[in-house]
Formats: sequence, structure tokens, C-alpha cells
Amino acid sequence: MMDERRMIRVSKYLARHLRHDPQRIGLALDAGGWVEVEELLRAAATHGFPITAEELRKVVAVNDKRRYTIDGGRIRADQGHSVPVDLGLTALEPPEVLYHGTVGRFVAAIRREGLRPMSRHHVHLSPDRETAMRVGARRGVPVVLVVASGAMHADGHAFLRSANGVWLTDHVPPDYLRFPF
Ligand code: HQG
Repeated sequence: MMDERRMIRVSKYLARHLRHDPQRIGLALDAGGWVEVEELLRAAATHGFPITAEELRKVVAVNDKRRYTIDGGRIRADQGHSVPVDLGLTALEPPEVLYHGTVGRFVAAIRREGLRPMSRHHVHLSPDRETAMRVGARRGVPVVLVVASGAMHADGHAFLRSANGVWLTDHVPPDYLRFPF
């Protein structure tokens, strides 16, 4: 049996090592961000955080955000990396509007600079307001910005869609943002 807290710990451990710091446990991701499942489990065990194959499968399958994919004995994080990876996603036409959840203390900077990727490779945008609320709520009282993604696309900005439905783009200039206040 795997309780909720253990699931979250395993998921956070995977995020750390599949997105940000594979070297910490001696892993090397390939160009697409993949690593052998066996190798990951071995590395985790030898670095003091044993995970069973069953726990791994469960975290990947039931993870609410669908952050990871297992395919042909390999695993990767589907988005959110800070290490360089090429996820091999193809550019796609976005819906007319997308949403971005943030918090009030960032709004002044976002008005000036637009949305920037910060430590990630892309700006992450949500397909609906509810998801954006949840993303913003990680940091405090959520503020949801509306992104004129259709107009951005028409003006030549590229969009990608991650395996879990998150939309990715390089930068959202302030002119394409609508603020609630
Ligand atoms: C803010 C989670 C100042 C931005 C979530 C955000 C999402 C600026 C923070 C995914 C700014 C970056 C992504 C600017 C943007 N000045 N602040 N110019 N531009 N910001 O975590 O969008 O758990 O890198 O508003 O659920 O919060 O990782 O991005 O508050 O899907 O799977 O800078 O991460 O998914 O924070 O979240 P993040 P995010 P995972």
C-alpha cells in the first residue's frame, strides 16, 4: 500500500532528478530527457531513496498532473525541466485564449516584462481558468491572467502542448495579457 504522502515524496524525488539535477544521483538523461527505468531505480536505491518498481508505476499512472511517461523501459518527465532537453514536441495552433495562474506580488513585474520562463524552459499556460487557479494557488492567493494566445500565434509566436495538456511558449509580451485588476 502506498499512501498519499509517500506518493508525493516519490513524485518530488522524480521531479528533482528527471527535471533538474540528474547528476546528483549519477544519472545522465539522453537528448529527449529519457533514462532507463532500471537505471533510475538503481541510482535512487544507491543514493538512499529506494523506490520499488510498483511504486514507480503507480506514481506515473495516477499522478494527478501526469508529469511522467514510461515507454519501452524508459521514463522521462514530460515538461518542467531546467536541464537542457529536447522534448520533440511539434508546434501547434493554440486555442484563442489560455490562462496563467500567478500571485499578486509578481503582477507589477509581469505588466512590465510580460511572462518569462524564469527557471524553466518555457512559460507554462493552462487550458482553463480552474487549472490556472490551482497553479497560482501554489504560491498564495491566485491571480489568473488571460493570454491572447490566438493573437500571439497569428503574430508568429510558437506554441507547444505537453503530454499533460499544459501549453508552452517562450515569452508572453505584456500586450497579449489581460489582468483582473
Ligand atoms: C512568475 C507546476 C516576475 C510566474 C504547475 C510564476 C505548472 C514572473 C513564476 C508548472 C514573470 C514561475 C508551471 C515576470 C512569470 N516577473 N514573475 N516577468 N513571469 N513570472 O513554477 O507557471 O508541479 O516556473 O507567474 O502546476 O507557476 O512542476 O511556473 O508564478 O503547470 O508539474 O514566475 O509547474 O507543475 O514559476 O508553473 P514556475 P508556473 P509541476
